[in-house]
Amino acid sequence: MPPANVEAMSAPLIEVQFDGLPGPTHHFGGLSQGNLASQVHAGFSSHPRAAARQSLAKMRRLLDLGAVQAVLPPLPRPDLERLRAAGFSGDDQAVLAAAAAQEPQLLRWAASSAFMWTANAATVVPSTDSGDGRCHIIPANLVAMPHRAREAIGRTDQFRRIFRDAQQVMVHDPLPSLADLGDEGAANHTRLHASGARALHLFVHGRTAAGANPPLRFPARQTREASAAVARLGTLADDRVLHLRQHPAAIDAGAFHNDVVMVGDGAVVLVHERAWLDQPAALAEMRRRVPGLAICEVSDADLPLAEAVGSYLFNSQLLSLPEGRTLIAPAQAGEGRSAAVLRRFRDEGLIAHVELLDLGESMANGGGPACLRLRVPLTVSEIASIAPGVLLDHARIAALEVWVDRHYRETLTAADLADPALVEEGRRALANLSELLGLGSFYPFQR
Ligand code: SUG
Repeated sequence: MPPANVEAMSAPLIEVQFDGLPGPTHHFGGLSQGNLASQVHAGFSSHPRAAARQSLAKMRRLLDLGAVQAVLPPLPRPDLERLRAAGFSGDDQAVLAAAAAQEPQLLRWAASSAFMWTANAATVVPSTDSGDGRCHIIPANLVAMPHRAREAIGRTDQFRRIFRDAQQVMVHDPLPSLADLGDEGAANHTRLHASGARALHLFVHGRTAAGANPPLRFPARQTREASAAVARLGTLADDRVLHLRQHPAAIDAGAFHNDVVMVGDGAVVLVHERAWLDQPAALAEMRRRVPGLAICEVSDADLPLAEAVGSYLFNSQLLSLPEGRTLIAPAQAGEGRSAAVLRRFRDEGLIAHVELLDLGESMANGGGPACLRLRVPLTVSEIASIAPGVLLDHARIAALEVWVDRHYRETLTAADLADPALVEEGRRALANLSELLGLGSFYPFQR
């Protein structure tokens, strides 16, 4: 049975929102250079239960608004395999104790719950746009950040277990793990589409392999070469693809992904004026390729780049819903100059509604509403091929809340990461989850 919200839709593609769930080891490791929130909150106590509850509250709100909502289960953490590969041996307790004493940074990497930001899990090319008529999922290699690079293996495996019909939805291997092929997934990709016209896939990179004019303070995570490879794997014709380069000043101001300064949906784009190099030319080209494209470019005078990064206004979800185009924004965007920009979006008719959500635990690590979801546009037949347990209804969300309350700690400190009980708790939680979602032996430790 398709989820109720699918039945209400008649378009050839239905955009399924695949949200990530923070795991039981959600913590503030200060692991992401160039992500200002992550740096500021390094070492703070975290609240895994509240983090997961906030994510589930967002999923419920989206469901209420008429979206088709799904969940991507957490990856198992701490990643003991990684610690063992780095030479720590003995039982789990010995491995954790030695890593905590000798390489605390490595332990923080291995315990990271950064997989919760599923906008970085993959890039998706829908079957209506690809050259071979299949939907393509290209998992991101995430090589730029050491605490995220191991997500690629786990997610690829999960995607293949969730998208069970490779004839309809093909899950690729991630790009090779090379710095010059650094890929951060959908955070740097937007599909624009005016009705009756060919969809345009916008890929935004931070640097090229040759490396001219790089940002000065912070790393550029996505390369042009990676974006081009993803477009090729997705069998996208050249006329459907546009590559833009992030402004180095945007990266240096804390826009480590393009989705910190831009959001688009259908034929609407909201963007900060300092998002890209040669922005006037980029906007002209987008207008040429997407008939009737509505662009709202927010000036630095109206919202200085630093404030846009601080409020995460552009890291909102923009969705076409039964009640009109809706912006799911973080609560922080409802304050100060961002609030005035939100009013302007509404006054100019770019959006019909704004929803402000409290996502404090995710925001403190640099993840807003848009980071927490992967958009997967699918046909009804493709949706029918998905492992059904990941598609959410109210009953399943309620069951997930009970599950979170049972398995997640309220508070976690950096010292707790060395607690062997956390490993056991995590495995028990995930085993329980795979049962709850009817996913069978979903995790490697169950096989
Ligand atoms: O990769 N934060 C994530 C946030 C990802 C946001 N995603 C998008 N913009 N789409 C990152 O920087 C912080 C982890 C820590 O410091 O503990 C972190 O990984």
